[in-house]
Amino acid sequence: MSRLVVVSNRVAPIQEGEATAGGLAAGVLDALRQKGGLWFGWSGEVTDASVPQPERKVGPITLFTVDLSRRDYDDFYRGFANGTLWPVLHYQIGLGRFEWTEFEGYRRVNDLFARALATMVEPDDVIWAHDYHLLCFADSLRELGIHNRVGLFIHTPFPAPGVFMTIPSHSELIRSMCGYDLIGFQTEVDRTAFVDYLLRQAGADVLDRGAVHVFGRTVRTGVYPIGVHVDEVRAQAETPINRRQATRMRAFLMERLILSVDRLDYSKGLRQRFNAFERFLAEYPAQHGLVTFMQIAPPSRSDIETYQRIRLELEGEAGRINGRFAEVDWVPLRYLNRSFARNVLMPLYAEAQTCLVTPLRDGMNLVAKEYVAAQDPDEPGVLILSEFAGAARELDAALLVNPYDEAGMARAMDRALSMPVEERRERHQAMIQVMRANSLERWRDRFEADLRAG
Ligand code: ADQ
Repeated sequence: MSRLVVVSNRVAPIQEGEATAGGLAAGVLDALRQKGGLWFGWSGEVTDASVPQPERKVGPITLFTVDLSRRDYDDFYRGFANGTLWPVLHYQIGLGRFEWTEFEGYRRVNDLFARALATMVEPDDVIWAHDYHLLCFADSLRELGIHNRVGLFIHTPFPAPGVFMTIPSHSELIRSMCGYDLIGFQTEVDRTAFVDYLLRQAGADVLDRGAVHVFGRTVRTGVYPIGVHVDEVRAQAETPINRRQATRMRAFLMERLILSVDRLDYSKGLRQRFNAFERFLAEYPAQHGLVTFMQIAPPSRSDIETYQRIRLELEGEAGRINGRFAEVDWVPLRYLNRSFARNVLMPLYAEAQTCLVTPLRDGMNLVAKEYVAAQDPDEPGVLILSEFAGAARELDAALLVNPYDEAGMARAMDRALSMPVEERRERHQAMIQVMRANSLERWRDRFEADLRAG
């Protein structure tokens, strides 16, 4: 079988035999470990010039990275990718900014990636690119005369055409995206939004089985919901040493734990969630002294202004809510600005009676799936899930909420904490079944097979 080449903005700093984070990194690494292959992307280093680094071997995987210059990092990463694309893809138009120079920087880095990879590509390599940083990458390869099969999986949502069109360079972006042979989405909603754009704005013809003819090429589209390793998560949650640590942590808390785990990002709906918890405390005084809400949210992209603002805002809200409700022997909200190793996090999931996952928009949201996988099937907790997370398409046995409806979320918290065990088991079982069917392996294997099948 021909070699698999994975391209993503960041290449995870992997060592042989080391456990890896969830999602993209785990899915991709499994594939590369089994069959060998090349993983290419940004090194994470900002240096004087954007230059490729010597390749490195880790087992059967070849890692190949480029450093970015300060200017490329600012225009591409902080600028167009995370200052323009990320907010718009998550329907947060008001938080997006746009500069043509940053868009040119984005294009320039996609070209740079293509030129660097071109030196390594063999004629029958199959190239799988990931996410919103690389929308123009296949087009850049095509300009260099590389006609290998190239696919893109978009981990974020893809918004309705009217929202996407608020990006002034939307037509250039879409035209470039059509340099890919296959584009994968998390949900049918995202896929349809993309195809709708092509039909209305680019005069595409729909062919069968998700394919469209546009800009003189055929582009295939498909839905590939990303999953988790269900059994691995449960095993991590049950590991005795970690379990003890989680139980010790629980001893500091009150009887019931509501848990949230996110990157600190405005798309995750943290402020609305804090306010919903405040409303819960105001409306259900019988729960005072019994419930703790723990929000784990390590800062991310902290050199971008919108991220600095949300961080300040949340610190203020957490202090205010605790100031309003705390007792000498009870602190209702614990806000932890750091990340935890998976072997601490998974047992903590298992300890929590309720997990609040309420993003304003999310491509999938793996925390929701990890929480369900970590539960004891005989005594499972309850997942409260935003209807705007991709995961809600599959996990409809969760308590689904609108993250803009604070009263609705407060009611869901009360319902979750008082749900009878039979109902909890039934809901959990339904979700586990879907998650086993749509596992991480299946996500990866289906995308790879479709890409190879051409
Ligand atoms: P993210 O926005 O990063 O990913 P998500 O899917 O929720 O979001 O989390 C990814 C991983 O990070 C999970 O495995 C989770 O355990 C871990 N994680 C999150 N917060 C953590 C913390 N505080 N400490 C330790 N680990 C933490 C993007 C898209 C998502 C999509 C994924 C995968 O935005 O919608 O689900 O890619 O496609």
